[in-house]
Amino acid sequence: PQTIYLTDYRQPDYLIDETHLTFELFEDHALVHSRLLVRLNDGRADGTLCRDGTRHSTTEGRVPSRPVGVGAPPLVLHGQELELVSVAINDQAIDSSDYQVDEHSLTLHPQTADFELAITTRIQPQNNTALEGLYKSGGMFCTQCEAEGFRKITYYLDRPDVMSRFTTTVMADRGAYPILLSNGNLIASGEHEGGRHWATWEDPFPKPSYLFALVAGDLCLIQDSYTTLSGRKIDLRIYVEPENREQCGHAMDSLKRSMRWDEEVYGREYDLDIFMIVAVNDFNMGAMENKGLNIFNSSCVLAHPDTATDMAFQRVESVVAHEYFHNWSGNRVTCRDWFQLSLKEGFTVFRDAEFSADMNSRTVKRIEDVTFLRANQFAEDAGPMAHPVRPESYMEISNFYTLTIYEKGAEVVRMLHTLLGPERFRKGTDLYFERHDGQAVTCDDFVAALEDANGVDFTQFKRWYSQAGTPVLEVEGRFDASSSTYELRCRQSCPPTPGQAEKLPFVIPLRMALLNERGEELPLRMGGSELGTETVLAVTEAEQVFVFEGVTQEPLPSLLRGFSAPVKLVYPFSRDDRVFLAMHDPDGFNRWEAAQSLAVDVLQGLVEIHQAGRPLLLDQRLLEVYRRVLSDTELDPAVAAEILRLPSEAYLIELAEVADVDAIHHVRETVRRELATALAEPMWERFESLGSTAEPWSADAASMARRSLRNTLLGYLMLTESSAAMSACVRQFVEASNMTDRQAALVALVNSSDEQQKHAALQEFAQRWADYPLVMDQWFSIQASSPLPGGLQRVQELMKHPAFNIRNPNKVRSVIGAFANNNLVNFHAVDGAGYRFLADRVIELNRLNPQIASRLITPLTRWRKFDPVRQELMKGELQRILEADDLSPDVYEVASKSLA
Ligand code: HT7
Ligand code: ZN
Repeated sequence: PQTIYLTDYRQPDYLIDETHLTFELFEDHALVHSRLLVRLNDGRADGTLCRDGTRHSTTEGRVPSRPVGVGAPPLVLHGQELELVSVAINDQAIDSSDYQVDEHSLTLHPQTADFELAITTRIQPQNNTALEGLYKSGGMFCTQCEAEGFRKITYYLDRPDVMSRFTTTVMADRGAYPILLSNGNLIASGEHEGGRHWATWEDPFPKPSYLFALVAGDLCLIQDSYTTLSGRKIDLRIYVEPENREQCGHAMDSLKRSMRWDEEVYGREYDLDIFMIVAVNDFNMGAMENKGLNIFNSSCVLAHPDTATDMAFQRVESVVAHEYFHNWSGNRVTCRDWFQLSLKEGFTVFRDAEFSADMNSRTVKRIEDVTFLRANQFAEDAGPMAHPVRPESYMEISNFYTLTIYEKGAEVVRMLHTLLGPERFRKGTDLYFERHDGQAVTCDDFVAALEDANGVDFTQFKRWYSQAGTPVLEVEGRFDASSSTYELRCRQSCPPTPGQAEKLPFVIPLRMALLNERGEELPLRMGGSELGTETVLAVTEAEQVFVFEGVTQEPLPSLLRGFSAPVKLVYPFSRDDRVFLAMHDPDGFNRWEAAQSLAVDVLQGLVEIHQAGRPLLLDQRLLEVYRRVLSDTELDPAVAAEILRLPSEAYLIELAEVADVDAIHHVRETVRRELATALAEPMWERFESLGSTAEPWSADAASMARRSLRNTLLGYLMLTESSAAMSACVRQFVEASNMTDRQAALVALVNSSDEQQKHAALQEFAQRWADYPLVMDQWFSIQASSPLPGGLQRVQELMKHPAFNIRNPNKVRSVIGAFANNNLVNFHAVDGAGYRFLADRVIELNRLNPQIASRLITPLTRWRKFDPVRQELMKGELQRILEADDLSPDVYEVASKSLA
């Protein structure tokens, strides 16, 4: 496959002002008729371009066709896996001597600067297992066009800087496909002979092809409405399969809350009269923000307390918000090219995270996001696929929907928000939306709007977009009693990443406070200015010293509050310092952070002790922090649950120079068991004080927080193997009024040594929920993630279960993905069987669904983290993948770069 470079970007030679599509859908094929109004991109303004969404007629108002000279560029349309049926220009059929077709394109030689191009293609949606373009999911036709799926539907300028007004007619059998949807507003519909019918949709907003969508199926409708702040009534619709009708209330409520939030926080109102969400079972990612017609993985729409956990409820809320927010950050203002992907994704993840923080607990949301980032994005930044937030090259763009683009991209926007403050950030985004409405722009344009609105210079800050890798920020504190000063000495560096050996200093916003011996924040003074009790220092140099004045006793610094920059902070805190901060820091996030870093320090120390063959003795200070948290009834139970969770194995692996996966697992499990045994009494007390699982379910934050803590405690108590814990767990499994509690009990049973209870529970669960694919996904995932011996064999058995289907991405994620990503001790078995299994599945999926296949490779790409034996085994499997026949560009890119 070819490598595409950002530096090669050129404006398109042609533009498409209007796109008229007609789809004839049949069981064994589909015909796609397109009529495109094409114009040479010679810099002339388009007389008909409408950016305000007003209706627009077809040919009136267009300037007359102008002949183009001999030097006119060819029109090269993208197209893949298409059968070309016919081509006509200005109603004149042209034959194959006048155009060239190859595997990836159709090339034409226009004679005039403006013309109408009509193309018919035939495609096979029923055979499309890659789930890109037009495909069938169950009995439904649906599309996924981002990033480059539209070219599998028809020949087109399938690039985000070609924005066109779309009108779409869908024709299909009325009985099988009573619902026919596309982007925008329904403008006409009717019947055809032979039991067929049609509907025409018109989207007044110019959009790139990646935002095109079509759905045809037998779906039921859940309808509501929303009145915007300016008084417009919007028709809200969620379409799902009839059996899921009762599971849409939470998504609808989340949508209405998102619409209100975007008006209040960003001044952004919805623009069409209708907003639709469709849930499909076969989907490569979470959801897709197609204009006016979002298509969702059913796992991100459906939520009912009987079938979905609190975590699933929160995921639905955040994905609905994310896709809705794209209507402005992505659709009204889109990306110039795919190197700018984080322009929309980083910004929108930041927006959805702030929304979730406002709707739920801000501290818990930040803890969850930081935990995820550090265990996963940091690993990506340290691996062979490391790339900047704005990459410089790619082979297959689908591989660049990464944690760096999404999560680190969101951190970059968060830092801009931190440096500017909320009001100035809002001034900047107002200017951004106003200046670029209807345009396809770059990350530089985004930053320029923030700069221009506030008269600031972010030139150095923009290194966050161009330099890959996780910076290390080393800080030291120095108190000088004689001058009453306290110095913070900062040193930053960033490890080399592929193609970037040397890095220049970043702008690192360091939110901090100084605490006295009672944990109170001291007033901060620097250069004679009073800074309040918390400030944000901008670390801009490789080495830099900040001097605080008027400090009369040695303080303890509370650093990087709220994780104000995506860096690895190194400060020589003693364990006692960490205990103090965990108990006294007024900042909730940093209390959690101090407890985490204490636990990391303790676990890392024990790993070394274990490797030296010495007995493991738990540092009692960790125990005391836990004891204090258990008795602190003032603390939000959801935060308490987060503090009581030990750092994950994945995070400990990420932190290690060479990860000893067996030692990490052994030590972490031993510490968990010791904590449970030593704290069994306060754990029981707190567990019982948090109510009963049979209580009626409620969705409010306080109830969710109680469930979270109670289930964390249940997990610990089950480690004591007491009969009281077992009966509480079995009772909870049987009596639970909701899936959160039932699932937590099932997890504890599956990971227990009581074979009989485990099998009974698994069987009962599978029988009861056999008709609920999303619940069965949980059942698969719990078993595939269980670290007990024999993990691979269990996973192989699970793949034989009638509910498993390798063509369904959710099933692949819940069995194969869960095993390779969550079950580290089994996946990394030293005989290499886990690696071999994963490589076999990658090779199998490479032909069926390259996007899913290439994502599955990720755990193998981390081979540099492990011992020489495992390294060789992992590299061997990557090599075997590379030697497989018919390798997709997706899989080739990841496997080859991992071995480079
Ligand atoms: N913008 C959407 C990306 C997406 C996608 C990308 C590649 C292949 C399949 C896909 N499905 C959705 C989702 C989002 O970030 O909102
Ligand atoms: Zn997105």
